[in-house]
Amino acid sequence: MGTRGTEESRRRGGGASPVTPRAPDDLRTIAVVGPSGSGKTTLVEALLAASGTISRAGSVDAGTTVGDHDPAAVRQHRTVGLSVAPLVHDGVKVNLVDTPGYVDFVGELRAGLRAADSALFVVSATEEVDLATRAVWDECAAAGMPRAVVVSRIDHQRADVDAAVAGLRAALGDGVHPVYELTQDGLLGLISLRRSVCIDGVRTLADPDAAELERVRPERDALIEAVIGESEDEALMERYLAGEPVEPDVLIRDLETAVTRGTLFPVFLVSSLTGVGVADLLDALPRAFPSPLERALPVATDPHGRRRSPLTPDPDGPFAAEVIHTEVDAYVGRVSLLRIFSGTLRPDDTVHVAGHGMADRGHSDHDADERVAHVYAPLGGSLTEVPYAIAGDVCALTKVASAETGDTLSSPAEPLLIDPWPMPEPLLPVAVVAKTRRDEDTLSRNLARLTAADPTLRLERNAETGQLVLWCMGDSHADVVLTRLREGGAEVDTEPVRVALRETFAGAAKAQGRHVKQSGGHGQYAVCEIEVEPLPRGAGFEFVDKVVGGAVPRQFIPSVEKGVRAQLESGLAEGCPVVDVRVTLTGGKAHSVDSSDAAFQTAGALAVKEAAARAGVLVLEPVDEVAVDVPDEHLGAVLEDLSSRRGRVQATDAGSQSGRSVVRAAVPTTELLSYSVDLRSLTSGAASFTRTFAQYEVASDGAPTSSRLR
Ligand SMILES: Nc1nc2c(ncn2[C@@H]2O[C@H](COP(=O)(O)OP(=O)(O)O)[C@@H](O)[C@H]2O)c(=O)[nH]1
Ligand SMILES: [Mg+2]
Repeated sequence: MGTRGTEESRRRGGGASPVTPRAPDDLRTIAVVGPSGSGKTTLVEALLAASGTISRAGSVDAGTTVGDHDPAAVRQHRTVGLSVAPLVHDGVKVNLVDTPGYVDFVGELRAGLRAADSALFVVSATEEVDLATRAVWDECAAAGMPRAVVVSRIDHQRADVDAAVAGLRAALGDGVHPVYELTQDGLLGLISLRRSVCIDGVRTLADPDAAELERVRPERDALIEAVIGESEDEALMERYLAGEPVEPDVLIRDLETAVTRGTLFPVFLVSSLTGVGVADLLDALPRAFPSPLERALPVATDPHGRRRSPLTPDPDGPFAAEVIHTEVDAYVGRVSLLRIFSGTLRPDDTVHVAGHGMADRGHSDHDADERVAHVYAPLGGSLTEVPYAIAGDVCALTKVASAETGDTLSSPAEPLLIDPWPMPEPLLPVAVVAKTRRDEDTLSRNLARLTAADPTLRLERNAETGQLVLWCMGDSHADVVLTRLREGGAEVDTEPVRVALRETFAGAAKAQGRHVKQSGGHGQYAVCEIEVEPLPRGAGFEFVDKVVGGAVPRQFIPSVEKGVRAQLESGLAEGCPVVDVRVTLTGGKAHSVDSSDAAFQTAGALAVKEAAARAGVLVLEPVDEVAVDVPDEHLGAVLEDLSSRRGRVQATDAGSQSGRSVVRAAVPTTELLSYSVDLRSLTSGAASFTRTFAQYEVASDGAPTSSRLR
């Protein structure tokens, strides 16, 4: 058995050996999701300890959890990437996929939802349902994820379970039903009708007294009606309404159906600190959550995009898996976490690795067959070899060199391509520079690793500004990105992001370019006359030849054009490319011996400079079309802020949700460099925006700059 990871994880990870299920029905993969700080990573830790997978729960604050094993997570004291930990309970292997709650890492949340068949939505009993919580819920809904809610931290002195449940129901709908009630000394199960008391982390079950039963009756009735409303057994409701008792096992089966259909969101109560509710939640995982057989699988095509028959979660089917996460481990190199959708993966198998359509994020299209040496079960940062992994499971591979997050792994006999899950748009540009040549080498190595792992990052090598720009999701994401770029001691600095400007002519002008040098030796002789006129925005560059009577010999006309173009490309006032002009060659003069291609190029360039000095030059800046989706209470602030950014608001429309608006505005790109961060703080994270380049426009302070001609 090979393991990797720190001494700490090795010590704590040595618990129960992973079971490798033979049937998808013996698997549950559950994403643990929710806002930052709600207790997800601590809950995973508590469940792992309760199931005996680890001997003792670690702590987020001490940086000793299975979930936050990444050094960046330990440093930020929060989860920055997803992490998988399996436990075995009642003969079922449950893969818990811990995800980050912070909005910068929504890419990892989406990957976690892709890997899972259901989600545990964790909210703290001390908090209200805020926008960040709502956003995570909406992400789950968008992915069609069956959900249960965990109200966590119920031991906390500020915890208010009733208020939390009421708030959840108000915000998330009537499908929210508690399955446990808080009692004096523990919980009362509304389905089992048993009291669960946890003392020193040990749970004991007992029967409730009549008063307690009476107290929970309304909640229990509402829950049971919601559950058996989903039952396939039509007679059940009648029997129940007639007062017949319904077996807990029957109720749990129907609860699972309701959860899977997304009509019911059971609420569990948990304190990971005291252990109250942990064993009860653990018992529910194999029973009340859907197996891989109940999930709609993503669409797969062949690598040429041709449709094929849909995937089925069959261990004997063709192999199909997706890379949901990539890490680089100091000891073993690249580690790829896979969700297997179909087939079975075994050591020594050869797999086809394919990734297409993400070239703009630094992932060039790739197809390669690679051999898999070992198949591992991941437990946070440590790996344990397993003999195989089947459809529905999550496993890890090492050293699959071409595998990047979002890639499809399939059988070389039948290569497949699964459409990656929707990736969020990174909107915060960060320009980086390496200090020395050696730092540059390390930087580019780190960069390759980083893009392979993180498809939310967009890489831009801007030819005009010469900058390397990393588009990030926000400040926290940028912090993680920079940490990774500096790995191996690379000195990497950030610098202000530059925006590529353009120039154009302020008006029309005629000019002569004269390059005559005939004193001694081989002479040079070229004279050209040109007219320059400004063209509408976006027209580019036109060259017109109106020479008559051979004033400029035919063979030198392309030379003039070449000289003109070169001068326009290198700029006139600010050194930015000149666009949107027509240059007409109207005449000139040549010498039978001393004229040459080079001489006419020089004359062309001189003519353009002369024309610019006469007409004046305007600086053009890029302007983006921005759409801001904002709650009405922040609309005024957003509009005011846009105008302080020289934005022109074009329309304010009703948003897709009531109480929200969409503002459309044209805003200079220069003013948008930190907009993702600024908008977030302006609206407490309630607004979002998109931007697309629209056109170049005269910079609003852009008076003709002929005085700055060089
Ligand atoms: N009192 C109390 N604190 C908890 C509990 N669970 C987590 N915490 C604390 O809440 C904070 C955030 O927990 P963490 O697991 O990192 O939350 P995550 O961001 O959702 O993963 C940490 O300081 C934990 O120690 C709990 O059940 N009770
Ligand atoms: Mg966490």
